[in-house]
Amino acid sequence: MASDFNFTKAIVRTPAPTFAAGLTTVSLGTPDYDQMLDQHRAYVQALRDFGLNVTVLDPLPAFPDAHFVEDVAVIVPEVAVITRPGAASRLGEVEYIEPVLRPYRTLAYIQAPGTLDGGDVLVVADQVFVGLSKRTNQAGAQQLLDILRPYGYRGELIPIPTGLHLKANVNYVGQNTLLLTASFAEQQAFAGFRHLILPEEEAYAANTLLINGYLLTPAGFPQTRALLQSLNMPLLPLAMSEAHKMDGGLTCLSLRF
Ligand code: CIR
Repeated sequence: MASDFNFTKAIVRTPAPTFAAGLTTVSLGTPDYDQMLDQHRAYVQALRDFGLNVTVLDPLPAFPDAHFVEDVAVIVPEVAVITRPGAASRLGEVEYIEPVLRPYRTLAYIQAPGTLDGGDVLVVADQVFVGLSKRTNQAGAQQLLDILRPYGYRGELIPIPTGLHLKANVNYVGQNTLLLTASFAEQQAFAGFRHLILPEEEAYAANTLLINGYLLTPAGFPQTRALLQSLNMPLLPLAMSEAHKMDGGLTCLSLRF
């Protein structure tokens, strides 16, 4: 048991030409497909440089958000949980991830009326933090914790008043440390961790990704970079402008295991 942010594999999906028709809550302009593909390729290369064997799945034009693969599964060493995404337009994505994960893990499923997006799930060792958001409801969160409990995981439910998902606000960056926005720093559930608190104007950079001792962080957030440098870990800033326009970040572009 335990999720320690050391991985050997990742699954990503190439964005479809329809990707700008996906869901978004931000007003950052229309994303550019060629630039999105360039940024996605750089992301895949970074995962490979960090030692991961990366499977790149084909685009799914009928599902413009499907390259945000993190939302359709939660993977721990013992089991992969196929989620039930909270947005109706994303529900159909799960049938395309199930056969991809079947060779690697026993599968379990979130069932109606539960909804759960993987972006709402942060697993640090044996602790599972689940955001209750517009996408993840109480039933979905409880089902996930019920599936994981027999393997020794313990859970905490965290209300998400801002941002799309839990991991839009808080991520684990190693050394018992969370990178998070000020309002989440007050959560009792996170009291056992050291906190790196982001300034409000850099909240997007909370979506920083720890893999095999490296940190991937969105480019263009100098205060976040300075905070992370205090950890003395190798840090790679990546351009994320086009995914950001569609409410996506570094964690949501892959499933790591
Ligand atoms: C959505 O609204 O579902 C997508 N446009 C963005 C999903 C981002 N996922 C994530 O942060 N885990």
